[in-house]
Amino acid sequence: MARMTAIEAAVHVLEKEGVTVCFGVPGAAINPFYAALFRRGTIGHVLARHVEGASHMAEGYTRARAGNIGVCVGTSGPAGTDMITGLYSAWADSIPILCLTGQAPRARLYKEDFQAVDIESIAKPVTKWAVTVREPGQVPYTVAQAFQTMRSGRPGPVLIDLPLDVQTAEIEFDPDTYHPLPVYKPRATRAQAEKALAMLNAAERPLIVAGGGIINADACERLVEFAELTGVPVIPTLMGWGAIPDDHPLMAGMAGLQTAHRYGNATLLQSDFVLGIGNRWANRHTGSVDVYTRGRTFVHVDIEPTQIGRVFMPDYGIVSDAAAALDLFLSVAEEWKTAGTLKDRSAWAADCARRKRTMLRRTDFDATPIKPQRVYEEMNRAFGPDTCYVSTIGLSQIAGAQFLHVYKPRHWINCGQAGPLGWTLPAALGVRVADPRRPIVALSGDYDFQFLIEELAVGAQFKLPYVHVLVNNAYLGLIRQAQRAFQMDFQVQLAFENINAPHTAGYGVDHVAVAEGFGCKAIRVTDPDRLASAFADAQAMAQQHQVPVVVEVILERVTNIAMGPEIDAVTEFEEVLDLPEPALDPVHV
Ligand SMILES: Cc1ncc(C[n+]2csc(CCOP(=O)(O)OP(=O)(O)O)c2C)c(N)n1
Ligand SMILES: [Mg+2]
Repeated sequence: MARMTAIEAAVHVLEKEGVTVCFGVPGAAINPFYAALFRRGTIGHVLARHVEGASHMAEGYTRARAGNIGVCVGTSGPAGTDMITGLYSAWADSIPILCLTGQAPRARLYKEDFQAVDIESIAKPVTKWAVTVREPGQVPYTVAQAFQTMRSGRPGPVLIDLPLDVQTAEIEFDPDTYHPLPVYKPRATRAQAEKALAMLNAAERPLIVAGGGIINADACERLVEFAELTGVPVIPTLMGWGAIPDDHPLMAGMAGLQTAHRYGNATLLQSDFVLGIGNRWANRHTGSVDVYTRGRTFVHVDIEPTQIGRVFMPDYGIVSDAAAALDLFLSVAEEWKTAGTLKDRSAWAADCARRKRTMLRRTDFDATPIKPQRVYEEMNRAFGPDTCYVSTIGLSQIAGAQFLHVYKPRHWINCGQAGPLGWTLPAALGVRVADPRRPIVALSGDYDFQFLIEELAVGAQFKLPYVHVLVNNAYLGLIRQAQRAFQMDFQVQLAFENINAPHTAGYGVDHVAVAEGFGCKAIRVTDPDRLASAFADAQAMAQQHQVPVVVEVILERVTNIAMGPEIDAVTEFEEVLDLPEPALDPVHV
C-alpha cells in the first residue's frame, strides 16, 4: 500500500478507468484535485469559460466514441449548480458523464459556509447516483463505484462531491493492483429471442425501431446485419439516427412529430408490427400512444427493466442489453433462414423504399433571404458521408433532422430529450477533443449559438477546429412557430438595430464580429448561391487555422417547419414533393 491524499488516489482511479482528459473550471474548493492533476501530469484539462459548457463538453466527449466517459470538474456552490443542466441532459439521453465538485470542509457543511450548497440533493433527480463523500478512505472506492454505475444497465451520469478536507486527508491506497469493478448488463435468453422473432415472423409488415441504446451498446453493425438477414426495414429514432446509414435500402426514415421524414411516418403507419430495441417511445417520436399503437403489435427490448411498460404496455417485453439481444436474434434468425421458415419481406421492403424515394420535401429554393431548406441541401452536397453533425434544439435542429443525411453511428450527436439551448457549441468541442480527425459540423439557430457563445474562446485557445453552421433568423424560431397557436409573436424576436454594425440590416447581433473577437474565423452568407463556396472555405479555414469556423447564414425571418400533434397529422407548411412512383423491381431496392 502507499500513503497519499484521498484526491490523489481518486486521480489514480480515473487513470485506471481510462480517463485521459477532463473539462472544467477551477476554484478554491477543488484546488486539491487540480494540484493532483498538476503533479501527476497524466490527465489533460480543457479550461471551459462557463461550467455548464464543461458539462456539455464532457457529454460530447462521451458520445463521440464507444467506451468514452467525459469528466467535468468544478468547485463548490455555483459550479455544481451550473453543471446541473449538463447532468440532466446526460441523464435524459442515457449518456454517462462523471461530474466532480469541490465542497466546503465537512465541519462547515451546516454553517452556511461560502459557496457551500447541498449539491448531492440538488443533483439526485438528474443522476444515477449523487454523493458527497464524507470519509476520505471511501474516495477511491466511490470513484470506482461511479464508473461501475455509469457503465451498468442504462448508462447515465454520476456526481461525486468532495469536501475540501476529505480531498486533502491522507489514506492508504494501492493504485498498482486497482481493477475496475465488473459491469452489469442484463442479457436476453434464447427463449425470449425465439418468442420475439416468432411474433415478428407472424407479422405482415414488420419494422425495427432502432433507439440510442443500440449506439450505446456499440451494436450498430449487428443491427444492420439483423435487418439484412430478415429483410425488415428500420426506423431509427432521433437518438438512434446513424445506427443504419441513411442510404441503406432498409433505412425506412425517421418517424415523429418534428424530426421525422414524410416517408418515415407513412411507413410506420402502414406497419403492423414494431420491434423496438434500445428506444424509449419518446413522446415526440410517438405522438399519442393511441395513434402510434393502433393496429400494431409491439415487442420492446430495453436494458432498463422499468422502461418496459413505462409509456405503454408492449405485447412482449425483453430486458436486455441491445448487443446481447441482437446477437441472439441473429443466431435464431440464421437458423430459421437455413430451415426456410423466415418470411420473405421483399415486397414490404420495396413498398417502404418506394415511399422513401417519392415522399419528399422541396429544398431547391433560390430566394434571398435564404430559405432554410436550401441550406440543408447545400450542406448535404458540401459535407461528405464522414461528417459528424452536432445540434441541440430549435427549428434549425428540426429541419436539420428532416433534411440532412447521416451515414454512421455517433455522427448525429444531438441532445434528444433535454434540449438545453447552448449545448451545441461545447458539445462539438467535446467531440473534437475525443476525435482529432473526424469532420465536425455543428448546427445552431442564432439563440442556441448565443447561449454559450463564450466557449468559442475555448476552441480558439485549445485549437479545436470544426465548422459551425449558424442559421440566423433573428428569432426564437421554434417558439415563434409555437406561438401561432396563441395568435402572438411575443418576446421571441432577436432582431434590433445594432448601432455598431449597420450591415446586419436589423438582424441585431454581428455574429461574425463576435466569433472573430473570440479568436475564431467566420463567414457571413446572404446569397444562396454562395453557400457552397462558404462551406468549402470554412472547412479549409478550420484546417488551416485550427480554430472553430462559423458560417453565419442569414435566413428569411419566418419559415414554418413541418410538425404536428400526431404522426398522422403533421402539417406541411412548405412545398412537398410527391414524385411519380417508378415501376420497380423489388430486387433493385
Ligand atoms: C434553456 C432553454 N430555454 C428555453 C428553451 C425553449 N426553446 C426551445 S427552441 C428555442 C428557440 C431557439 O431559437 P434558435 O436557437 O434561434 O433556433 P430557431 O428555432 O430560430 O432555428 C427556445 C427558446 C430551451 N430549449 N432551452
Ligand atoms: Mg433563430
